[in-house]
Amino acid sequence: MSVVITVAPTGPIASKEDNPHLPTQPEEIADAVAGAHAAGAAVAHIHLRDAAHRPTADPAIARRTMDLIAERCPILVQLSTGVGLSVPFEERAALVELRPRMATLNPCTMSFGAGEFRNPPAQVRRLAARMRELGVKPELEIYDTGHLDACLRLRDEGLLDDEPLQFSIVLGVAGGMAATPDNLLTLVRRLPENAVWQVIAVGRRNLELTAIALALGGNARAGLEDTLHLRKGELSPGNLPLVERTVALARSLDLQIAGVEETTSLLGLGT
Ligand code: KMH
Ligand code: ZN
Repeated sequence: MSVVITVAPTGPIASKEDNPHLPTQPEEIADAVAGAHAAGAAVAHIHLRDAAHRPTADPAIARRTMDLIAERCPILVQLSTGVGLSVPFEERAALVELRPRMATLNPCTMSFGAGEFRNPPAQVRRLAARMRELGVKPELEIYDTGHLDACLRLRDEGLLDDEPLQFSIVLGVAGGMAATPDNLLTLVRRLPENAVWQVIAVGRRNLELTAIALALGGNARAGLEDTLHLRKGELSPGNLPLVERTVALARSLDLQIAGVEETTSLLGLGT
């Protein structure tokens, strides 16, 4: 069986003060993505930062980052439309106009740490419809059980093509479900048949929950967006060690690592 590895090199929250190896500028992000691709990642989940390292949905920065990545390697780019808590929804949504192969779709408003992650129903519906029109595959971000129901409603309304539906089960965000094996199992059992999925395990339990998800038949995501550490007290010196660790974990479970071409077909991305 093959598993898709996604690298999430940057995210919206951490800073270079938290981990000096966090890539924030287009060249840094493209270099990190190319290294991850060489190690086995087939998908790059991309957040953008401006010159002051703040989360941004600036289309020029997104375009430049996508171009630099494409120059370096053929990895499949998934833009985050989560972007960052401070960025208005309509700016976030406009990123799909750049037609990345994939983009995230966050279905519900929620508390997110000390902040608020705004995803109002009408705007989520407009974004889902636009992604469908443009052929940008949504990755559905599930931070709580009701978010899955919200996504299934979008599908039932004809706003998602389910060939197959692709989910991230996001555990460990303060405001969403805690990072526990029980919560992971509850969500996995409720996914529709033929769904493809991965766990995004934020923080301390990243490795453990990634291992459980791989054993359950899920895909895997690795990178500094989800954990800054290799183990307690040890910062990861970049994204590469986290990706390499995930690849080794998958191989130790006798899983093959899907390349870009196989991932295109596993995720139903068309040609
Ligand atoms: N940062 C994760 C908690 C997105 O970017 O749209 C979830 C995530 C979703 O990666
Ligand atoms: Zn993200």
